Amino acid sequence: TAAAETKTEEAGGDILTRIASAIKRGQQKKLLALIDEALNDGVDAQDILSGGLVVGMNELGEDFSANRAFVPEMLIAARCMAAATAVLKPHMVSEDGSSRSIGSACIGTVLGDLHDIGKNLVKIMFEGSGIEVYDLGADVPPEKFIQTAKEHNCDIIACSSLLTTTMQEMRQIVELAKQAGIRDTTTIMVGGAPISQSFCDEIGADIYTPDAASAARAAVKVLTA
Ligand code: B1M
Repeated sequence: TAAAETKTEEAGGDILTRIASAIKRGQQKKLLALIDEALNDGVDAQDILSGGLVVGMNELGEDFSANRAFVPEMLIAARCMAAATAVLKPHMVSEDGSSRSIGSACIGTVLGDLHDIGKNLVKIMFEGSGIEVYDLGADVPPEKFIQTAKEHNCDIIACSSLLTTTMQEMRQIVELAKQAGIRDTTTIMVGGAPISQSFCDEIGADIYTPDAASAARAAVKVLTA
């Protein structure tokens, strides 16, 4: 594919490097076999995610920026990511079997934005932490977040954005929460590649976290405070 020549390229490297290379190249069968191998070797699922899958995705993003990869390659990699996440999910969540919920959250990717991989990871980590999740999917209008939060009395509204052109939708979510009278009782969490602590502060959201694991930790802290 056009996404060829880059750092992860040759498969002689360690297992995480090979995983990064396989997802970047869209080699699903090989990817799943490597993940299996890594898990059997005792590699932590979180390390497979952050040190392999996310690294490969980021490199693909760089290739896309440099016109070495195109939308079809990103779509294929996204499909690989979904398959890989399904395998990793049971290894990422706590296995104590408790179904007791510590609170609830609605989650979605903001309006105009179709990137849902990061959002899905946050969902997995939330659920694994005992949080009941209403998943609104991607391309979610601000009103839908508010309506769902009101309807289900959600403690948390969690929004993801991957595009600099869509991140401003989060400002609207904060605004609508105020208008709906739920701002003081709802924690608004934001995240995604272009989001930062300063953007979170600027729009008046409550919590920014850089990744899914820290999002779940922060949510648990809020819900058990
Ligand atoms: Co797109 N895309 N994409 N893309 N894509 C990016 C985001 C981009 C950075 C690539 C690049 O140019 N380098 C770029 C955005 C540039 C910008 O805004 N400045 C881009 C572009 C331009 C586009 C299109 C406009 C391309 C086009 O059509 N010309 C288009 C837009 C479509 C739309 O949304 N309207 C588009 C389309 C797509 C696909 C559909 C093909 C596909 C997405 C498929 C899918 O999600 N189902 C895709 C992909 C795969 C990517 C890259 C390569 C990978 C994204 C990803 O899944 N990363 C991406 C490049 C990159 O990110 N480096 C790129 C892995 C994932 C685990 O990371 O989602 O960041 P991420 O989640 C992280 C953290 O951000 C965080 O936790 C996760 C880690 O644990 N996190 C949260 C996420 N949400 C959180 C919420 C929280 C807390 C943490 O609290 C609530």
